[in-house]
Amino acid sequence: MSDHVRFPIEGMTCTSCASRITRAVRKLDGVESVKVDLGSDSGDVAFDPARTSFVAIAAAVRQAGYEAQIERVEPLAPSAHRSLLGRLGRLGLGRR
Ligand code: 9UX
Repeated sequence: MSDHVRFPIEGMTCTSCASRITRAVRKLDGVESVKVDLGSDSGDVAFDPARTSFVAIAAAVRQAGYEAQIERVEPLAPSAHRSLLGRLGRLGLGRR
């Protein structure tokens, strides 16, 4: 089962910024799909939680030179909500 999250990203000013973030996150083992949207300043990532984590994804965004607002992550996959919310909750992330 994949996890699917959306989170705000700070610091993008042109479409190349979005492409750079997309490439950086897509490189991570276990990442299944990445959509970075300049218009809404957000990233949308599906990943296998057995192979990577939201924290690793946020670190890749930061490494690329932008800031993922991990405290504002939202789960997108309804079927994964319960387990994902549990994991994010244990990290102290997500909506409370
Ligand atoms: Mo566009 Mo983004 O010229 O860091 S790539 S501003």
